[in-house]
Amino acid sequence: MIELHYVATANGLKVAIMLLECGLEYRVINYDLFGGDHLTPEFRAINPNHKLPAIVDLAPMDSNAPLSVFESGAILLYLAEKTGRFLPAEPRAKAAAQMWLFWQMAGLGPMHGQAHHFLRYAPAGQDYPTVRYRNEARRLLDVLDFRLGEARYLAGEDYSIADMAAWPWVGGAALIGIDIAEFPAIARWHAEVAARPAVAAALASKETGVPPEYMQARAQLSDEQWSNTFGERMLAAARAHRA
Ligand SMILES: N[C@@H](CCC(=O)N[C@@H](CS)C(=O)NCC(=O)O)C(=O)O
Repeated sequence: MIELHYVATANGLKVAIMLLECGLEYRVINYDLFGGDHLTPEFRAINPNHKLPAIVDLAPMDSNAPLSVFESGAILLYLAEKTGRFLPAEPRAKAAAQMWLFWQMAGLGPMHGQAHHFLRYAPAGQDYPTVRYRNEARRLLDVLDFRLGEARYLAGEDYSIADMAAWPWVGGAALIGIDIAEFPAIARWHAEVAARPAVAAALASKETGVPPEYMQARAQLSDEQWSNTFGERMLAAARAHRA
């Protein structure tokens, strides 16, 4: 049994998809980010970075005490190793899966994340960061389109954790004003991955599907919600150990 500490964002969805793809038994613990559920000392014991997702494996491979894993890329690698699935064994395909997984974690996710922040959450009228991050978001989609023009999946022939990591971020591109129909290879791959039963099940589930409040083109947050997500309460949680 695995506890999935979860919010229905791109980083959360990739882990829900992997758990379903592997047929692992799991229990979802949903967090309200705007309400500050992730800022507690209890959650810091699971993820000192106070971000979601995280998992707690109640039956880890070493049969010892429950094991917490945070960072969605590390979680995908952990589950791939636990199950022996979705990370190729052949060295070139394995290197490709890891390269594209790290590319998603260090590039696509953070840059699209900043584009979402400045276009959807930050006060309007900030031209420089808006242009900078939307350009970078588009550039990364061009890179992805090139790769998916030369290979069926990111690691090559086979669907892997690299596809699971990138797919939910690509799905969110419309919210930052980018139409993936402009990228033919991405559009082909996106539809193919969307048709996988595990992906459809993650999206259709009441526990892991994305609720309307995370789909707004322009989010309206109260002062308290802003503080919990981007402001003082979020900053205070990271320094609470010195208080
Ligand atoms: N690199 C981390 C990013 C995690 C992350 O930023 N999670 C967001 C939701 S997608 C979060 O928890 N935000 C809460 C906050 O920033 O206070 C991962 O991939 O797990």
